[in-house]
Amino acid sequence: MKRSLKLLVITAALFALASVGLFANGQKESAGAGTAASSSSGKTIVLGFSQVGAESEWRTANTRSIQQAAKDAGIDLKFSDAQQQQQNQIAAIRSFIAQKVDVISFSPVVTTGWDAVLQEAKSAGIPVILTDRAVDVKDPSLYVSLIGSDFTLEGERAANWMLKFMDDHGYANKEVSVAEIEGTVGSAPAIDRKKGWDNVMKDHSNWKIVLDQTGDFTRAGGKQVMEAFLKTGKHIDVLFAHNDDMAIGAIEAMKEAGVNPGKDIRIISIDATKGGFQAMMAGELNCVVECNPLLGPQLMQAVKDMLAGKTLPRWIKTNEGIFPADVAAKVFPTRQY
Ligand code: GZL
Ligand code: ZN
Repeated sequence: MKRSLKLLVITAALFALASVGLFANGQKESAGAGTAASSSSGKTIVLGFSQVGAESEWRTANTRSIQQAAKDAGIDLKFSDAQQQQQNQIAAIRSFIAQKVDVISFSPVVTTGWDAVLQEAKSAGIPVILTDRAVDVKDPSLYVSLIGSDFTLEGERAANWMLKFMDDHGYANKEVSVAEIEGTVGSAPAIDRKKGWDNVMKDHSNWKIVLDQTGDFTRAGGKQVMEAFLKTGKHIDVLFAHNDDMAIGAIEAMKEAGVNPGKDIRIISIDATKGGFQAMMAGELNCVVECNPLLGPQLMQAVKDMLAGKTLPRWIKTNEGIFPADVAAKVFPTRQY
């Protein structure tokens, strides 16, 4: 009896010391690094994050934001890059489960095929927070929250802006032929940006999508698709690219074919990256719709709040704007990605 009482007192004392972080690494945290964020058990929070890949300027800004925010928050980040392959993301999630991380977060490359692995995370008692892209799962309890944009709204913003721009340039009630370069097949942004565009254009029968192919969100993809579009000889008035990188690749293809980007073919894309602003300032891109990649701080706050027992909103939406070429030079110096 005495021995177990003694043991109990020592454990309680250890717990008390741990919870005030006295077992942290002792020396003063170097300036800038966040103090170790601890879960209720007092130990440093370990977050497993599976990233889509490094396919675009948006994605590298997103990765930088997550890695920096984890450092600032004192969260131990296990980061894996899936090179845009779903099976790599599934393997990464399984390894996080094996490592018994506190929380799993990921940006799902496509919307389907996650039920089994997320069920394994749930059975292991590890909560999942999605960033950037959504999943389509039968059991909604397989993830706690999604931190990301409303892609349908982004597609609607793109369509509404281009509709007004073309009407103002003499195309009201005239045939407008649209080429669409879509994002990764089956990804939430590609599905929903297309849906948003179509939501607006269904009321304007003079607007027709005459060419439509995926460029997989990369510059190379956008260039190859635009080269193929131009080879068809079809008349194109407007290019709708699902991200800036594919628009920039398409612009290269147009210039190589003697087509004047932003003039012969008007162009709108989504992300609002530095590359997008530079193309607008060069007069080669007419407008960008913002899609904010700087999700790191919101993710780390959500992880801490969730582990502290707070209920998270099901969808933490990012606020975003739209930037036509005529404001690009003024706005560019304020851009963070
Ligand atoms: C959108 C994000 C998309 C970007 C692309 O939130 O998932 O993936 O628009 C990126 O640039 O590749
Ligand atoms: Zn025309």
